[in-house]
Amino acid sequence: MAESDDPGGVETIWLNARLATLASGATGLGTIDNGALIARDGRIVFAGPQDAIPADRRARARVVDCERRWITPGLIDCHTHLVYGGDRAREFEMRLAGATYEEIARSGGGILSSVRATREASEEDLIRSALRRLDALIAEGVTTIEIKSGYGLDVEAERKSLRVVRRLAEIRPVAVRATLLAAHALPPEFADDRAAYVETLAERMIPALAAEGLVDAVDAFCERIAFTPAEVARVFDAARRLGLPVKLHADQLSNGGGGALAAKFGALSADHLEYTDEAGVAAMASAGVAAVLLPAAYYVLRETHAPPVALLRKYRVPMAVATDSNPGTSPMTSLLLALNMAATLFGLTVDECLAGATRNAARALGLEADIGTLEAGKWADLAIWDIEQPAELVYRLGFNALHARVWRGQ
Ligand code: DI6
Ligand code: FE
Repeated sequence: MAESDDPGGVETIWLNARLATLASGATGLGTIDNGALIARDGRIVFAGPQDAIPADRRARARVVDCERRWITPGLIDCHTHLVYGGDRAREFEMRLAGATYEEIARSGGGILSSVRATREASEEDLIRSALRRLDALIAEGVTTIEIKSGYGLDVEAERKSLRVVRRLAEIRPVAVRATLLAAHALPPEFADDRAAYVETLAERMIPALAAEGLVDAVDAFCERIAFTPAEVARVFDAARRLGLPVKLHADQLSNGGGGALAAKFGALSADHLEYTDEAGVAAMASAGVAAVLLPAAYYVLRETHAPPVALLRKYRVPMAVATDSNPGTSPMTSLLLALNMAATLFGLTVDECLAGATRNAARALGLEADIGTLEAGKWADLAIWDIEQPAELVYRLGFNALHARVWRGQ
């Protein structure tokens, strides 16, 4: 569609479309039936009824007839751990035989087995394996993805992982946010000295990697098998000193006060939230923290305690949905399947699911000014679908209805 000798300023008009704008003020999906969208220089300049576009403007533009297909904002996967070495298929078999995730983690498997494989892998190995997963997400209309480190756990291996994250954004037409998750697990070399690891992280690793421009946000895993609220606070203080936004893996396996901790630090999001209570949700609401729901991890762990969706609604906490793509608890590369799971397992409505992979996912990344809805001024990141109604995107399992994907107008 794009020509390299394209003079700046030429508009592209997608005509004859049904739009789900997800615009903030609109009700439901912000649907426009006979819709059109115009992009110039990668940005949306118009999204609305097509009869508002004068004929001479069409004549000057490059026109794409959507033949009544639906256009949504490009999908945003706002929580993934896409870059890692090896896989954990063997642990999957152990869990099938009755071992629990926590037992495997405590015996040196789990996250630490991926840490060993990631440390051994070269940058090229990591790029090659991550690209296969990234391409699967892109094929479903993902135009922005967040990728966390956290399988390196020393400065060299975290740097290697984050460099891979940055490289992926150069190799593929997709926007990538890099999140440093060095507080994911205690690395083996610090097994007897937790405090020293947290100290290293806060005083050396975060400042060094941030200075290299490799970090867009800092995340931590607050859990009894990971880091305590006090340790997370140390890490978040370091992030805050550098002006980096924070996110938190909160209350996934137990209620550790993660929602309130995320609120205390004004986190962009608190993620998982299976065990968050009303006080935690209320704290998140008053601090403007978004909730990121990760139903595939819940499914894989055969968790039975669902996140407090009714409370999140009651307190109007924006809910995002993401894949959590990772080798252990969510070896999944389909955001559409995550939406189906959010509906079936957590009871989200179709509208909530679609907002969760667009507008609210943008919010969870702090990118709501630039992406997540079809509104003038935002990037022209679009997903064009061969569907009759938006519910089909959530209803099907393992079916990809994407017709075309547009990133930054191309
Ligand atoms: N929670 C998760 O679900 C992933 N990380 C985290 O903090 C799991 C990571 C893994 O098992 O490799
Ligand atoms: Fe995660």
